[in-house]
Amino acid sequence: MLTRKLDIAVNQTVVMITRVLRAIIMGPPGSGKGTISERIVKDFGLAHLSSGDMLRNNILRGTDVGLEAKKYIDTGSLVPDEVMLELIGDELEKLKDSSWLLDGFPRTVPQAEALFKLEPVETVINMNIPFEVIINRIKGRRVHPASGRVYHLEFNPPKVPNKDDVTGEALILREDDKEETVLARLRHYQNLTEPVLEFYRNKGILEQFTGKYSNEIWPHVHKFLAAKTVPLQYTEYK
Ligand code: G5P
Ligand code: MG
Repeated sequence: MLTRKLDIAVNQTVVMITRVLRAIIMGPPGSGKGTISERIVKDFGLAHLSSGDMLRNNILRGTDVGLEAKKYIDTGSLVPDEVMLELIGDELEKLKDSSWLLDGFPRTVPQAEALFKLEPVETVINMNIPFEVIINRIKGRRVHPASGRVYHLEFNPPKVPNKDDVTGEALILREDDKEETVLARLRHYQNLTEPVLEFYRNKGILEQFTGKYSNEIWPHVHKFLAAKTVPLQYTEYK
């Protein structure tokens, strides 16, 4: 009898560990999607697909997609849906049968509808951060363009000023982090991306996390995901 119970317990654990998890992280520009994604990847081992990082990588490499996208990104507008769908569709194809976390996609209702037809999404994490907090954060952001690693002059400074911790390469200020461009990005977020939250709320898979600080939100995100799949570890941030 005891052996049978143990068998069931072991089998259930195996199911939890091997379960594929498909999640999305949403939130306004500068809300901490990239910051929380890095932590999720570290503690849960999901593949991270950031649409913004992919676009910036294409710009760096001078591809056709990059040249087209730059026109929109530099003014704080959204890149057309067809371009985004092709880019993300190709990446998701490579991740068939893997767990993943999408960051920055979908950002319009047509993108969300297209993704819904392509892949089942289990949960959507929404970072609900006040707009006034965001503007201050973005001013202090520095990024390592090749990897997408994100720093902040005060909140998360690099070990050596202005150098990436891993490669030692120079950090940059993102082209679209100028104040007027950030305001345009927030406007587009309200008009085009907030309706996507409604789309997922109606499907019953939207989970909201409210707060001013990533370190305050992080334990709740971890606990929420740990109820869906077994974490590799829990990393605390103070
Ligand atoms: P992106 O790259 O997706 P956004 O605008 O959605 O850009 P962004 O700016 O990358 O989002 P984030 O990832 O939400 O912000 O935030 P983050 O980088 O983690 O944190 C911001 C800063 O705050 C960092 O410096 C971080 O260290 C700091 N920070 C975090 N937490 C705290 C805290 O608690 N306290 C403090 N003090 N600081 C903190 O998209 C860029 C462009 O690409 C195009 C669009 O043109 C878009 O504008 N694009 C798309 N277009 C169409 N459709 C799509 N799906 C598209 N995806 C991208
Ligand atoms: Mg980001």
